[in-house]
Amino acid sequence: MRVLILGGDGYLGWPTAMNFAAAGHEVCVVDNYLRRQIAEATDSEALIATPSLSERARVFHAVSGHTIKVHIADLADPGVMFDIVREFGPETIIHYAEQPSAPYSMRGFREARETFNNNLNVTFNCIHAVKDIVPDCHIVKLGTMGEYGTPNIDIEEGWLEVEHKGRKDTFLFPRAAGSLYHTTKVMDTDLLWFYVRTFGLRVTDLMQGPVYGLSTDEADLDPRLCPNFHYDDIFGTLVNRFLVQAVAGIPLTVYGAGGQIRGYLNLRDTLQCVGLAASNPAKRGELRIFNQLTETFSVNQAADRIKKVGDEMGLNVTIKSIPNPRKEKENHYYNPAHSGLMELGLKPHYMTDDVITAMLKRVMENKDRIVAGRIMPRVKWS
Ligand code: USQ
Repeated sequence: MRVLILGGDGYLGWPTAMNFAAAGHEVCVVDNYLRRQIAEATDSEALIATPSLSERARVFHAVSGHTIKVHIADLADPGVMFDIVREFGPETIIHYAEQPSAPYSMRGFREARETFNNNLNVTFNCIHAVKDIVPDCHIVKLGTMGEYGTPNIDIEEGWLEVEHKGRKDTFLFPRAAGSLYHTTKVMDTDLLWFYVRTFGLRVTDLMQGPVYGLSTDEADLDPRLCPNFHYDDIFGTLVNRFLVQAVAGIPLTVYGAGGQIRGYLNLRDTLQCVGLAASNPAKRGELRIFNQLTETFSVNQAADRIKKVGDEMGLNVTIKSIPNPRKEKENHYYNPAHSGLMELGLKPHYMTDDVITAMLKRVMENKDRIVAGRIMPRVKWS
């Protein structure tokens, strides 16, 4: 397949690009370095410095023989999107090109507007480029489990059949996002659904939970191929932050009561899920939605699991509840369906003690690079 990856410099985009190239696909990546710029501006650099995208593609070619074509360009500009889609002629587009940080999107007007403009414009341009140039192309869009929020009913995979006054119909599952970033993903889904039902596009929307980890088959070939592993309050996700805090001897930062439950997955499983979606495309005129997670646990459970393993390794991990900078339920029901990707063949890598041990060891090798000032939350929702 000719696979175009939008947002190919990111934590997920880069390992995805290598994974598709290693599987023999023709891969082209595009990125405008927005995350790198925000990381620099907010002092939120990743634990392990990553070379430029072109340099990473060069290193990957040297160690594996596989080629990844690189464009550094802004896909929010319709001319850029249309030119690249016309030139490359993708059969699959994997769309990661969004500002992915909830805290950054809540920092102020400028950051909210930047998130809103980037995320919606890239999705809109992608839709129109596909509709006009490659209408048979399958769009695999990264959504988020955060679109649903934490409702007091089971979360279905994208759709809900509703019976109302004796009549039935099926609707997108109700959404109630907890940040402006998550809300842009709700809007993406609505845009995609409009264009799918009106113009017959083929789309898979992957509602992904927080991802953890830094090891993939290809990333492990050379340290310069490592994904951007963030532990700061802006881009770091829960488990990755806790691993670094455990190694740095900083109490694990449980926000509020710590009963917040989410559906997590290993970085390796993101690659599997995206690969399965791409090789089993949605039909023309179908918006297919999968909930992309492998296990659910609360913030407190994540802290306890990392503390247990860290203590066995002699780290003497402590846990501390701090005031929650976000507006979210701290004790709630959470039961998302997630059978669709398993039915396609997903083989989960769960967060076992061995997986935690391996991740802690990798962080310990880079302990000297940890900047303690990047850990405490700097952005409050209100
Ligand atoms: N949390 C803590 N302590 C911390 C960091 C986070 O208690 O030090 C809590 C948060 O308050 C939240 C939960 O852990 O309740 C998850 O937070 P997170 O920062 O790991 O995840 P989130 O901000 O929701 O966003 C991340 C990615 C985003 C993706 C999303 C999936 O950054 O791009 O869409 O995970 S989900 O959370 O399912 O919406």
